[in-house]
Amino acid sequence: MEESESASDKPRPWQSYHTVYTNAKAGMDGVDKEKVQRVVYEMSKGSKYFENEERKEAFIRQKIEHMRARAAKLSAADLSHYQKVADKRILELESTRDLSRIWLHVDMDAFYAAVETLSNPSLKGKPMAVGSMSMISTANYEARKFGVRAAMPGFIARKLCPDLIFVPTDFKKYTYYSDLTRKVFWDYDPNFMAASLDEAYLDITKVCEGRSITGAEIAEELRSRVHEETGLTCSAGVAPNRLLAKVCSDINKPNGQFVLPNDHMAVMTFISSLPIRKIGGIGKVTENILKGVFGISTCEEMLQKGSFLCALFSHSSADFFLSVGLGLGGTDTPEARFRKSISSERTFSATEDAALLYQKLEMLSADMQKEGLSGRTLTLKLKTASFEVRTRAVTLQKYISSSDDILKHASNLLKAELPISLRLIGLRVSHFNEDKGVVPGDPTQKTLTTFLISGDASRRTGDDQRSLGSDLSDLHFISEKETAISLDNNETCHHEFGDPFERKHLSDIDDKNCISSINACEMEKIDELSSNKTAAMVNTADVKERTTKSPKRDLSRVSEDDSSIQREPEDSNPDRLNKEPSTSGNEEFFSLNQMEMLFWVDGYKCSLCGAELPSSFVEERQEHSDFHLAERLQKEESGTGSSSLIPRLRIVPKDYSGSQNRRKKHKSAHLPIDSFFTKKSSRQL
Ligand code: TTP
Ligand code: MG
Repeated sequence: MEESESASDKPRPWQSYHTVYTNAKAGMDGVDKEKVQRVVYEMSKGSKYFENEERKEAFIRQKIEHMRARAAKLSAADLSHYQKVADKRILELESTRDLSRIWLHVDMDAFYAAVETLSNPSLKGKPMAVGSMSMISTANYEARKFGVRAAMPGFIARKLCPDLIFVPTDFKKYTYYSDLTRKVFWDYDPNFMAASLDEAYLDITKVCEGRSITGAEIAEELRSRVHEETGLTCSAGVAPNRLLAKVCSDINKPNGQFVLPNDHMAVMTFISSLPIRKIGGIGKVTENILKGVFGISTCEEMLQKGSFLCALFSHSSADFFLSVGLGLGGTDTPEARFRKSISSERTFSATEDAALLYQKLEMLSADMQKEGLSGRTLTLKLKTASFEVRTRAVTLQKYISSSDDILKHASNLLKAELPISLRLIGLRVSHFNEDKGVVPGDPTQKTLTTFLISGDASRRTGDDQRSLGSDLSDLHFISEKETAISLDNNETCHHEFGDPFERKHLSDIDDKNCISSINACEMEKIDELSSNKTAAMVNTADVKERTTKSPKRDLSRVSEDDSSIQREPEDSNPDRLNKEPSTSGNEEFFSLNQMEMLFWVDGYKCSLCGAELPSSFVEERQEHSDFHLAERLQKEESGTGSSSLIPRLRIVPKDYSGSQNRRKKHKSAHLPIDSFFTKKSSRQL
């Protein structure tokens, strides 16, 4: 007894070591979290990764102290004032509540792992992970019982579960199955929003009304149809808005569903005990700060601490937090969005009859003319028979408004795609004559991409953009594919979207003082949007890469001018705390320059190691960036060309074709992502 007491008295430093790996995913409820923490701690201690994690933790602590001090300085009068501000804001937000829509969020169960098991049934029932020793993309539910989860380095996973079977990723296979699921989603909401390969949001209001059937029944039916079509299971959440639907789909995973009725009381009860971390966009950092400074653990407590939140955070941040406390989220339909552009699209039975396709274009051009606006950027959106969304844009020297002009340029864009079988064509004219630039604060005008998402796999609204949430959170709506618009043009739209609120707000959380590394969002933003130097490099690389794949690509470009439209000036990461370069001497850890070679090829492949990490996994991407950051530091410390860091276990996706140039370019800087775990002493592998 005494002995066990003294054992438990021993310091357990891993207890405060929280990484993304220790954050439970579905199927990990019964996991011995402390054991996972200890393994991760022990396997990384002494490495640069560890140092970086510690540094981040230190910044969070510092931030918490700083905010606590600010909170302590608030006088009674201040607090009473901010209470009034919060009360007013809560009322205003409450008045926006829309309980008229029924949203369904569907998410495949252990998606990559399930697909692999389908093609190799001998894996059934055995703990397995898809990925490599460097990083695993996902683990099946058997492996999760050991604490193995997505984004975890494989060598840590193997330590947790020695019998773990590793299967390499096969993105093409996942895309194939994803397409099958989307065909089912299409039947319930042709405008469904695909958030990633394995998840989507569907507005099922109409189908429920039309068939006099409940959301729960639709969810059951949809899930069983997905199973019929694919042999895979999925889980669903049904709720009055997207933010809540996403939370709900995770509740009864795997192969389950949860319905939150469109009822004010039900929503408030649901939200009252919901841990804030369940909300898309609230990641580790935001969670720690809200908890550490204000003692906020549940969504409801956001409302109780409204005065502090209003006093210490910007409007948008406070709004986001209060909205979470009210259980509000995006409910709108695509038509309501994007007022700074005109767009029109037609869906039809899939056809590859070019004459018919041109005819659709003609009709759309006429629609555009009716609006009487002239614009310089014309974007063509295509949805192929297999639901792949492509976008092609061109920015012209002069403004156009006549249907003839629109048709002429749109036809050029379409021509380059032929032959093609399409089920949807959309046209958008933007960059209007009266646009003197992006209207600050007008979320509908943020990006050209914004539009493209409308009505399709990704719709975003101002409302949605206000979210922090990563998958609904962080990046919402910045799609991997939206990249498409100017660069890519050849992708399926998986954007996430995110959620209901934009993430600008957390700018005050991070306050320039905090932490961490380059985050994934930042990288992604760079990848797809901006016109900064790094992006320029990325764009060039991407264009080159794609030229080899598709000679047509050059037809779809967005001029420099247009790229200003695309720029997303605000941070797209809710957990921005994780991102700002510090002003306190940590620039070498976190500066963009250091990591400028990391970006996401085609929106999901790490340019440094080829690991595939869809953009909706904001936190995981951030961790991944941290890996590379640490590996770089490790390398610098050991001197270039150190033999201890010779690449091993490098992952290069099979379909990483056309990227030779880039690979060469980064070869010297390239190291396997597990090398950052290299310790000064011997590796524990
Ligand atoms: P998720 O839906 O998060 O996970 P999952 O489908 O494997 O398991 P479940 O939904 O039942 O909890 O992600 C979908 C796929 O995205 C996943 O199968 C693999 C990929 N993915 C990555 O590549 N890296 C990551 O870090 C994560 C979280 C997912
Ligand atoms: Mg899933």
